[in-house]
Amino acid sequence: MPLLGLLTGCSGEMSIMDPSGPAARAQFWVWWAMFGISAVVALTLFALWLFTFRRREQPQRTPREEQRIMLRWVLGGGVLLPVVSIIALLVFAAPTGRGMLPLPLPEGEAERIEVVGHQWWWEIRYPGEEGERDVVTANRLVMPAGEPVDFRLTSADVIHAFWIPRLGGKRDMVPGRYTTIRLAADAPGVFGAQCAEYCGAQHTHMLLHVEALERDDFEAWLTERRSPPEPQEGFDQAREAFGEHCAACHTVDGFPEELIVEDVTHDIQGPNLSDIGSRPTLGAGVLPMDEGAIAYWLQHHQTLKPGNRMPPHNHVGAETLQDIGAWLEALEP
Ligand code: HEC
Ligand SMILES: [Cu+2]
Repeated sequence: MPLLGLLTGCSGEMSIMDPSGPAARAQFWVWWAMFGISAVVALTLFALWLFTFRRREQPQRTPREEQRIMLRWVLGGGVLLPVVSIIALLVFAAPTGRGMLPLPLPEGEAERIEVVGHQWWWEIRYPGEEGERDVVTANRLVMPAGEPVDFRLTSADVIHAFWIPRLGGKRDMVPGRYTTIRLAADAPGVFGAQCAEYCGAQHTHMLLHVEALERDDFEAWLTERRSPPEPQEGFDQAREAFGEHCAACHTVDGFPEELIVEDVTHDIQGPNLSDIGSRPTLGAGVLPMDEGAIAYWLQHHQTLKPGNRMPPHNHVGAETLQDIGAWLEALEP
C-alpha cells in the first residue's frame, strides 16, 4: 500500500514520468536507461553473490592462481563494468543536454523569455524589440506551444533553479550570471514548475504556473500587456495608499508618479503587479486568486508564507488593505 501511494506521485502537472516536450522526453529516456543499467548491474552482482554460496569442491589452487583470479574480478567488476556503464549513459545523456542548448535554429529565432529568481517568487520578462516596452509579470509564465523557447535565467539574490518537470530542465539561476535553457511544449497546456535549488525558508513556496498557448493566443496575450496602460480611474484612496505603502517595492504600469512616496530604507524588490488581477495565484502558488484573495493575502501573508520578504502591513489598517485589494484585483490588461 505505501508503494501505491508513492505511485500517485508519477502523474500530475509536475511529473517527469509524463513528458510533454522534446527535452523532457529525452530526459525521461535517460532516466529509464539509468534505471535499466543500474538494475542489470545490481542483479548481476546479486547473482554473483548467490553464486558464492554454492557448495562445491574447492579446486586446489596455488597462491599465484588465486591472485590472478582476484585481479580479474577487480579489473572486470571494479574498472571495466563502471567504465562501460558510464560510457553507455554518456552516449544516452549527451544529446539530451545538447538539445537544451540555445543553438542556432535552421530558420528563424527561438522566442526569448527572461526569468529572474527572487526569494521567493519568479519575475518573468518579455523583452520588447526596439522602442517597445518590456512586459513584466510574476509567478506565471506564458509561452508559445509547439516551438522552442529560450529561457534566459538569472537570480536577484541567492542561487535558485528553474525546473518545469514536464518540459525539462533543470538549470541553476546564479546571481550576476546569465544561463540559457531551451525548452518546448508539444501542445498547449498548463504545467507546474518549482524552484529546484534550496534557497531559504520559503523555498517550497516558490511555485511557478506555466501556460503554453497557441502562437496566436500567445501573441494576443503579449500585445494586451505591451500596449501602453490606460489612465486609471476610481479607487482614489486605494491608489493613494498604494503610493504611500507599496509603490517603493511594487511597480504598476501607468501608476501616477506623483503618488509614489519613495522609501529608501530597503532594497527589496516585489513582484510587478500590473496584471495581478489576471494571474491564477498569489504568493507564488500559496493562494488561489479568488475574489477577496488579495486583501486576505495582504493581511495574512506572514502567516501564509512566514518570513517572506514583504513586511507585515499592520500599520495600514484592514479597511485600506481591502480597498487596495479590490483595486489590484481589477488590474487586468
Ligand atoms: C519592502 C518591500 C515591499 C513592500 C513595501 C510591499 N511589498 Fe508586496 N511583496 C513584496 C515581496 C518581496 C513580495 C513577494 C512575497 C513572496 O511571494 O515571497 C510581495 C508580494 C505581494 C503580492 C503578491 C504578488 C504575487 O504575484 O503573488 C501582492 C498582491 C503585494 N505584495 C501587494 C502589496 C501591497 C498592496 C503593498 C502595500 C500595502 C505591498 N505589497 C508592500 C515586497 C513588498
Ligand atoms: Cu528554491
